Amino acid sequence: MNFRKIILSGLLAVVATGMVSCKGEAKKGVTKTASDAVKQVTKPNVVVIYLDDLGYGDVSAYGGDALKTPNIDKLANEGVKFTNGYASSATCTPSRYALLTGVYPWRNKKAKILPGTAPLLISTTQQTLPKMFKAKGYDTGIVGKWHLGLGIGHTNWNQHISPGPNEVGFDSSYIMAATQDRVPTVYIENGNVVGLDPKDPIEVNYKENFEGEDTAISNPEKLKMTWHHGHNNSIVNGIPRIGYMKGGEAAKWVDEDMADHFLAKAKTYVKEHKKNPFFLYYAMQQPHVPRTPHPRFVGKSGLGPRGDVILEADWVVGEFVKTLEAEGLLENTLIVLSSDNGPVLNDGYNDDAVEKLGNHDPKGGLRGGKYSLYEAGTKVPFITYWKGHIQPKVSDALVCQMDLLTSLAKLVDGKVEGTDSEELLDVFLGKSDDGRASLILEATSRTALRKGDWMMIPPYKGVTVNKKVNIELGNSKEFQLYNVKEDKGQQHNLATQKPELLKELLADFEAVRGKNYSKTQALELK
Ligand code: NG6
Ligand code: CA
Repeated sequence: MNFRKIILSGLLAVVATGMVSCKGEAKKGVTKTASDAVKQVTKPNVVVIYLDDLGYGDVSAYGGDALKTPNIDKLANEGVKFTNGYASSATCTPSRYALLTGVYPWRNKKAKILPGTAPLLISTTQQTLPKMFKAKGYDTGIVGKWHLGLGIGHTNWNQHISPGPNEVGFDSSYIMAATQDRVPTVYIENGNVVGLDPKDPIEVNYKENFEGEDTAISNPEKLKMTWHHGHNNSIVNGIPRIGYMKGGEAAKWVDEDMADHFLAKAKTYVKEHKKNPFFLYYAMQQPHVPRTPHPRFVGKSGLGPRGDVILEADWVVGEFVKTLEAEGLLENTLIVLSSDNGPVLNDGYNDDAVEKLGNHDPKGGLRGGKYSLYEAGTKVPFITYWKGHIQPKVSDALVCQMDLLTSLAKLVDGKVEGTDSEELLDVFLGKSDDGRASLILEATSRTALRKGDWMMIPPYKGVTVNKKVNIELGNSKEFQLYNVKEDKGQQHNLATQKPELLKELLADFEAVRGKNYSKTQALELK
């Protein structure tokens, strides 16, 4: 039996609109009969390309012009470019948790930025995006950044590491455990450290150094990149990291080669699985710190390493799409491209991100950034592209990455139950503007509500600006209410002018979030 031939759920609806024939070529206005719908089509592959800390304004299709991202722009301009597309959170781990499980990250108290030694955050019994695809006969793979914990605690990096991605639905995994700035700085393939020499075992500790090992504090002369805040533990490849690591010399990655390395793995994945339907989660590392462009890209942006790695990432996207095309898969592959949280300039290394910024605005006119409850924390580039199946469109519909689980389940006739993920397939395919009514957004354990054109942020204690990263966090003693359509930069707090609306939004927020979201609950609405 040819595995790829199935009848697509939802095909009737597609055919009824006359937009797509059963072979997939556009045929506007042609009326199809129901019997046409019974014809078989090829089961689509799905690829989620997920960048790390890429801001709304970092993509030129989203209005940035100091930095040109032609390959990502092509997907945006020939697919659906969402202008209200959100990550669930303003940091990595919670956003990835929500993307893969369809569950709001604030429901899991452990869904916070994880150290490299954290145990697996997703339960092996939990439903996940790859499990949903697997149940429908897909092969599922992940290449790139994981950052959702591994093992059950006290991981021995010299043995098979489990549970991990392979135990929550991925048939194959080629990952970095946490982040590029955290140890262990090695690739892990299907639970095994790649290139490990058993005579040089790896040890990892986030609390104390191993005797006699260099650190950024004791051996600053060994650094090729200096730290600004945090990032002063073990030195790997001349770059100071978070956490201490000993051994594993032969297995350590080369930072400047990471983009090419993951790209090669992603391409191989596509080539090896092209005969069966596949779901690939390609989690790229750029432009997260440390920003280490391959020498080919050094100096190319004029904006320093942060700009250079964005150009590198854009090139990678182009190369990856070329591979799909060369393999004849482009018209049978839905590509989703987004970012796990908003932008940050100085995230702990002296890498000229601030100094060389010039006229570039990574926030794209939004307020805040990574770690922030303001828009720039979670509103990110969000693109769906499917050659011949999605018509070019700019969509203002409210969508969240968390919604992919249920929506993609609809696409492949898969099953999903009891999540926070909303079924918005037609929105993702550009056939409807009927997005979410509302969405709860999270930033470092604080939450806010987006509804309609509005954002409501309840009062939170704490500093208003994180001075190290120079980002406004969204904290205020007062309720904040912004019309984010008319006031993109969130400059006009209308909370006192619109008490009725504030009351309504707070009620909506509490209906989902409950009442224990803030330690400043004394400040209740009168
Ligand atoms: C922070 C790190 C930051 C980055 C972030 C995780 C310090 C001072 N800062 O704790 O550099 O690694 O964690 O980023 O250590 S994320 O995109 O993976 O959430
Ligand atoms: Ca991130």
